[in-house]
Parts: sequence; C-alpha cells; structure tokens
Amino acid sequence: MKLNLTKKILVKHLFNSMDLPKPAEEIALKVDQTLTQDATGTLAYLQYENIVADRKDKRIKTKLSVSYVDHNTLQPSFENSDDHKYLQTVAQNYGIIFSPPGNGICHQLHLENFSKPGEILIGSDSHTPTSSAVGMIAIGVGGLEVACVLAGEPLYIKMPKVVNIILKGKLKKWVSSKDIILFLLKKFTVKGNANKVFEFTGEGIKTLSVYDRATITNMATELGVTTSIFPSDEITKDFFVRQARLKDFKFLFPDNNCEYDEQYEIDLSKIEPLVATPHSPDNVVSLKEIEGLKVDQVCIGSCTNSSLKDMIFLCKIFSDKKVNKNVSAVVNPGSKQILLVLEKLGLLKNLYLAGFRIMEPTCGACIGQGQAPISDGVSVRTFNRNFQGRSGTLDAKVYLTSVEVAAAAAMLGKFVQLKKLKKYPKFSLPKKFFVLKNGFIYPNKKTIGKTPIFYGPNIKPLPKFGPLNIEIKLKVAKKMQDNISTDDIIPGGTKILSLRSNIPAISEYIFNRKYPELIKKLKDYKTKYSKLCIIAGENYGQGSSREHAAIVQKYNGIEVVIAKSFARIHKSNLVNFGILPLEFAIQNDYDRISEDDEIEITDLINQLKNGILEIKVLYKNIIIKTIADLTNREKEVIIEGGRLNFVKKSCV
Ligand code: MIC
Ligand code: SF4
Repeated sequence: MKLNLTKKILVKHLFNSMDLPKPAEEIALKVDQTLTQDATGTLAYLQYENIVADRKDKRIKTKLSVSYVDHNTLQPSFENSDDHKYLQTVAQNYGIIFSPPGNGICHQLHLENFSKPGEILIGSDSHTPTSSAVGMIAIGVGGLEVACVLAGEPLYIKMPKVVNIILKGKLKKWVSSKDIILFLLKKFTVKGNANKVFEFTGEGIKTLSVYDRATITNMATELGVTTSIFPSDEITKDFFVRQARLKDFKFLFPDNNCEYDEQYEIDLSKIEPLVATPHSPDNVVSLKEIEGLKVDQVCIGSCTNSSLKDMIFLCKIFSDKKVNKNVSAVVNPGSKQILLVLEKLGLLKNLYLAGFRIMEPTCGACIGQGQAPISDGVSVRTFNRNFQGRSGTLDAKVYLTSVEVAAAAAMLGKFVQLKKLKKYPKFSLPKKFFVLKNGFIYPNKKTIGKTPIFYGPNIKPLPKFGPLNIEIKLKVAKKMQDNISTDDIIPGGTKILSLRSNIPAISEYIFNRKYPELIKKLKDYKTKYSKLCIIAGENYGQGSSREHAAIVQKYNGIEVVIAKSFARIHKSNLVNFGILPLEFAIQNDYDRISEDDEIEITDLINQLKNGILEIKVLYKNIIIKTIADLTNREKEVIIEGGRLNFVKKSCV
C-alpha cells in the first residue's frame, strides 16, 4: 500500500500491531524522544516522579529526552532559580539531557541538535512541531503526557487526517516562509483544523531551507493541527552536514501516488508580504493595507524566527543602517551557537552598531519576560502569537510579521512596502556551522539514580483530585465567547510564570487578565455550590500547551466545560485532570444557557459511557443535549479523576 509520509512514520510507531487506523480512531504510539521546557517541565517531572515513586527502575524509557530552560530565565527572586536547580537534578537523576538557561530556545536547539527524520518527538510545548521540518513527527502535548511517555506509556492521539499542501513556484524577493504560514492562517484560520496533519510536498519545497520549513512547522501550531511535516530531502541532508550530524540523517519521502484526505495547491510566487494584526494570528492582512502605521517597538526572535538564517539576514540588512530613534528594537537569537557563529562571521557588531538591544537566547518578550510595549503602543514582532495582553501591556497592539517586514519597520519607524528598501542583501549560510558542543549537560551513568533532587520552597506537592461523582449539580460560573486561549485562562508574564511549580498559588491567577473579578466569584460559588461549570464558544483553550490552564480550573472547582468545540491539546489536558469536556450537540443551544444558571447531570457515569449527555437547566426546564467526544480510555480517565490516578491504578 502506498503511504503518505505521516502514515509511514505513524505505522512504524504503533504500540500494538494493528491495521492501519482510520481517521479519528485512537492510536497508541511508541515515542522516541521527548522535550520539556522549564515553564511546563517542573510539573511534568513532579508527575513523572509521582508515577515512578514505587518502581524499582526509575530510569526514563525513551531513547532521548531533553529538559530545556528557556522560558522563565529571569531570576528576580528565588522561585525560578529553584525551579532550574530542580530540573537539573531531576535530569541527572533520571537520565535526561539538560539545557541550562542561556543555551537557547528549546525548539531551535532541538532542531539543531536532536531532530531526526523518521522519529517521533513529543514536547510539553505547543511549538514542538518545529522539528517536523526535517521529516519527523513532532507533537505538542501537555506535561502529563510527557511524564507518562517517560514512564514507558504510549502516546494516545486520534489518527489524524492528512492534508497535502502542494507548494509550487518560488517566493518573490522580500517574501519569506513566514508569509507562507501567515497565508495558510488567513486561509484555514485558527479553528477547525484539529486532528489534522499538514504534509508539505511539491516543487516549491525545494526552494525552502530547513530554517524556512521550521518557521512554517513551528507556526502551523496556530492552525490547531496535530503537526505539520516536510519530507527529508537533499536540503535536509545539507542541514545535517552543516550541523555535523550526518549520522542522524536519512532520506524520507511520501510514496509516489499515495493518498491524502485533502489536497490544496499554493503558488508561492503569488504570496505577498503579510501581517497578522491584533489580536489573533489569523487576523491576516497584506502589508500594503497597513502601510504608514507608526511603530513603537520591534522584537526579533522567538522559536519562529530566530534561526541562523534570520539572524544573518538581519545583520546584513543593518550593515550600514540604523534603528529609527523612535523605535525600541530588541533581538533574541535562537541559540548561543547562533550568537557565536554571528560573532565568528564578524556580523554581530552590525546589530550593536545599528542600535539593537541584544538579549540572551531565550523566549524573552514572546512569553512576557520583559519588553512589554508602551501603553497603547504598536509592537511589531516576528513571533507566533499576538493574543491581547500576552506582551504584558493590555492595550498594546501586536503585529506578527517576517524578519524582513520587522527589520524595515525598525529602520523607518513605520510599516513600509519592502520594495522601497532598494536591494535585498546578498548572503549565504556558512559551509560548516560552528557547533557548540558544551551547551548541554549530559547525564552521567554515575549520577543516574544517585543524585539528590533539589526541592526549593517554591515547589509544592501536586494536588490530589478524587473520582467523578455520579450525580452532579453545577453552577455556571462564566459564559465565554469563541477562541478563549490558554493565555486567557492562565496568563504568562514574570510574576505568574514563577508560580508554575506551585498550584495553590498560581490558581489565584485564573483568568486574571481577561476576567480579573472572576476569581472572587469562583471562590464564593465554590463555597455555595461546590461544583462549577464554564460555557464556551468554539476552539476553547487554543494556543499554549500549558496544562496549568486545566489544573487551575480543577483547583477552583470547575468540573465540566461545555463548549461549541475545543482545541486539541487543551481538551486532552482537561481530560488528564479529570475535567469533563462536553460539546453542544446543537450549536445554537449555546444561546439557551446563561451565566449563573444551575444545571444538573444525572446518572453521569452511564451517560458518559454512552457519549451523549442530557443536561437539565434547572428553573428553566430545558434539556440540552451534549456530546462527550472521547475515547473509552479517556472516559475511564475522567471517571478515575484524572490520568495520574488512572496510570497509577493500571500499573499496580
Ligand atoms: C507559549 O508560547 O505560549 C509557551 C509559553 O511556549 C507555551 C508553553 C507554556 O505555557 O509554558 C506553549 O506554547 O505551549
Ligand atoms: Fe518560547 Fe515564544 Fe516559542 Fe513559546 S512561542 S516556545 S514562549 S519563543
């Protein structure tokens, strides 16, 4: 049978031998690699420690696992420093590679150092698909999924539909791969693409370097897909040669004449420079439409656009130009290796001389660790998300662009058409990269199993949650609109991020930015009604994979979320923490239920097993039908009160 690339890799990794699964069927996969970052990693490893506590052999069961510190790298007080130490000692004790703060952004580093065609990687960060640029399947998941896989469990996903995106032609000068992904976001939007994989083929891919491809697979996360993938070809080989990793390389293509579930053709030569305008990555317009808009800040970096190629371009275009004096311009390169290469090539000085602030290779402004824009300011960022308030300034307007568009805005202090910039700078990548060998701390056989783990006072034990009740009455604590992001549910920023290992403390910040008054109401309702519910529109929980967004709901008494639809990762995080995600059977029923209503679900467990649940809206005498679109395993997990209870029970 002729297979597309996605199926080829999935079939090789099926945990139990079975026939080729059909779309939407649950599949169990053997995972080769995992990655975590610090903001999700502490919880993931606390959960791992909990799972293996009674085991004799506590070592991880994956081929390769890496723990990165790149998000909460500021150490303004002890919390983040404690978390970093905890992560380092956990890594040493269980056999995990550790990437200390300052080494680089997890996805850039993983692509450079560990990505491998044909393998499966999961990561507790939604942009893990970056590594799929080299023909591997890389998927973003919640931290508990990583903990389970480290402990030898399979990864469960729905068999995705595979969508073939055929690229033809060549991009014009000044148009880059960021514009391709913005084009796709405009076309497919941030919702409606769950459980799909976008597989790129066509002559056009030959014009894209691995870095260009990685910008696309990185930001395809915003489409809500499971992942997206490029084949492993001559261009991929060239990347592995430069990284001195030819041993990890192999060619990998879809079979000729294989089948896809959907197919779209895109002519690269027709794409113009694009911009995602506030406050959603799919709010895309052409650069022409906002020409002349004044810009206050430009941030270049993030896991989307911080590669060596992006940085060389930036240094070249600023070789004899300056940052406009009204613009605050900042760069976060993707890795320390990139900084060193720029220095060796004699290019780094261009950025200093042009007037950029050069920051450590970390997530930085992207996750609100500094560089909040001025009040009501316009910030141009080469990042992947522009949800309102994510930058740290609630009334700021964040525009997402390519490095080309951002560089021009930094130079001229406003959005300008790029052809006005005269010549596109000439540059090529160095033949051989300087590979930074000592950036990582590798586990040493002698320290595995013998390293005392450091638990600072910021690291609090995991809360315990009980099994599902048979009959429940719930108070509707809040009714929300479409596209609520996990940033809305639990924001980033220095203050809240430093509480990621302390669930009681971080739970106080639930919906802090979007609905600052809600916490008071939740506390009040929790004492009066004990069990609460949220009503939401489409794509509830889009964006970040942070499982904290699920835990803080559970911790504040939310037992059920009824939505028009859910984003993939958040839905599985809700299940993992024993919250029941239900979808309206008739979308208009969303209008029949109001904030502060009381609802009742009787015979809950039997109804859940059937998959259709009747919800009685008390005092209105209305019955609303909802669907539990969950596998039998997921239903069992919810009945047990979450994945941790479930896994521990099934391992005894
Ligand atoms: C993000 O870009 O939102 C993050 C911060 O990287 C998150 C992870 C997190 O919340 O820690 C993500 O994308 O999953
Ligand atoms: Fe870090 Fe931003 Fe990438 Fe998230 S999107 S991993 S915060 S750089």
